[in-house]
Amino acid sequence: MKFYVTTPIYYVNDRPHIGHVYTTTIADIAARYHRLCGDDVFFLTGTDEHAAKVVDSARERGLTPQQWADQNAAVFQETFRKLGISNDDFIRTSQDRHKTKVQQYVGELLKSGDVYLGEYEGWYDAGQEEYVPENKAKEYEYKSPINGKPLVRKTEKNYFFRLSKYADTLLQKMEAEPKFVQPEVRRNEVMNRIREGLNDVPISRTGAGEWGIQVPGDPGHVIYVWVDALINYLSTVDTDERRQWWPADVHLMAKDILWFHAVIWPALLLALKRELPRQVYAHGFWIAEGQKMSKSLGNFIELEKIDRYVAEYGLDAFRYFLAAYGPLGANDSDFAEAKFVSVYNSELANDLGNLVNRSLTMIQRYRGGMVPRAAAEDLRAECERASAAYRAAMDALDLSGALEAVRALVVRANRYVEETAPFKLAKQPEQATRLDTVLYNLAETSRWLGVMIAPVMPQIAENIRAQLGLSARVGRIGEELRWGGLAAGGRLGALAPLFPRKI
Ligand code: ME8
Repeated sequence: MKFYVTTPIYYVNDRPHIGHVYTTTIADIAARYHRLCGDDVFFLTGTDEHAAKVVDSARERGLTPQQWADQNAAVFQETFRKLGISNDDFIRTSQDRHKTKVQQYVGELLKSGDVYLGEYEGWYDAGQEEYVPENKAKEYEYKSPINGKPLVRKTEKNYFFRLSKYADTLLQKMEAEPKFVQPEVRRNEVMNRIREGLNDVPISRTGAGEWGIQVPGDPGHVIYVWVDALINYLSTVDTDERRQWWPADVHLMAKDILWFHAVIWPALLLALKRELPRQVYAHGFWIAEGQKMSKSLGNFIELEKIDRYVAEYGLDAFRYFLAAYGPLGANDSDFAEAKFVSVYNSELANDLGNLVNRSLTMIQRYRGGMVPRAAAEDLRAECERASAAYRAAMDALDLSGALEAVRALVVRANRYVEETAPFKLAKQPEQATRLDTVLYNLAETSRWLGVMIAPVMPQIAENIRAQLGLSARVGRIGEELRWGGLAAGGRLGALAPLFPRKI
């Protein structure tokens, strides 16, 4: 099977913060999981560069828009590299490979009549570069809901996309395929808004011709940044070598931009007679220490802070926290340092780390570091139950559910240590076979845990495998999650705590 996952392409004008890092990490975890399943994975992220504010920011700095975009795109790329993101490509909308495709598609739409020249007057949110419908503008008291600046009245001769034509098809699709837009609450919101009626939407702006992609055959018009941006998902893979990836299996983003992904983008694809993505998934927002993150409060969790967490607790612990406690569902999540530290100490250091460490230390001490043979499969059913729950959750992109299944297995295995008391068995020579069995069950369970956490904590997974004396690479998940994969007679590697405890 193929699996194509995308993140939004981020505005190149901004500095990366926890929101960008979150969506990209979630996509990375999905990509790594599907690779473990043996799927052919294509994972795309990138930067959205043709916004008008890029021109302004560049000018303030005495740079060309391209120079400014180059600098900032490099920051995003470097950030994702540092955070171990395994994307297969990084698309920048100022690249020729993208621009030529955008012109090609818009050209097709002009020819089919789905894009036409018309006139538009409306309330414009300059910060967001989007028109706000009359009823919304009134509701927002004619101010931007994002930055509070007044909306401006604007008239333009524009190219329009015949969005109205696709309302029924989209609604039918959403009704027939409940998984197309997720989570459920978001799907309902989108469907209700479509039912209110869809107007055709402007897809070009005039002026500012130097930065942006021209409407084919009309140099006076630049393609609206949102249409340009959405097309990245298709333009990147619309080549002879990559065509097999389309359609995307899941477009990931936060709820702020769901409308564009669940309505405008599928309608554009319908007009282009292309297949629709299998799923559009909009997660919630991170807030910081109980407060909404905003420019005015200056409380974004930015790179410096993320770097500090990573340096202190390890990249994998940070990824674990994002995956286990992030806003993947309908609700927002709070990133609070105290909560992160407490999760680190309890779930990672005390539970998972301690389980693996004490299990393997006992094999070291009582069996000279050699994996003993088991006479019974005490924890097999527990491992199988946990892995079934884990896989069902991962397949549904329910990362916290998957990690809950992992946690339940850790708790169960730690209880098994208390129940079987191997430290007591070790003092009774007649219990040698029983001790072998207990130790094997613990080591084998540690191996299963190492496999299951691999998409979320790839370094820790390798570390567990190295301590078990296994090769770093995890094989296909279906084969790895089979009881007995750890061979008796094997030698453990060097042992060390997985998560040093922090105060
Ligand atoms: O909207 N919590 O780019 P953008 C969680 N260029 N995720 C967050 C977040 C938060 N507080 N803040 C941002 C754009 N994000 C367009 C997209 S796509 C064709 C064009 C994440 O830089 C989340 O994924 O503003 C959100 O959808 C995205 O960053 C917005 O990124």
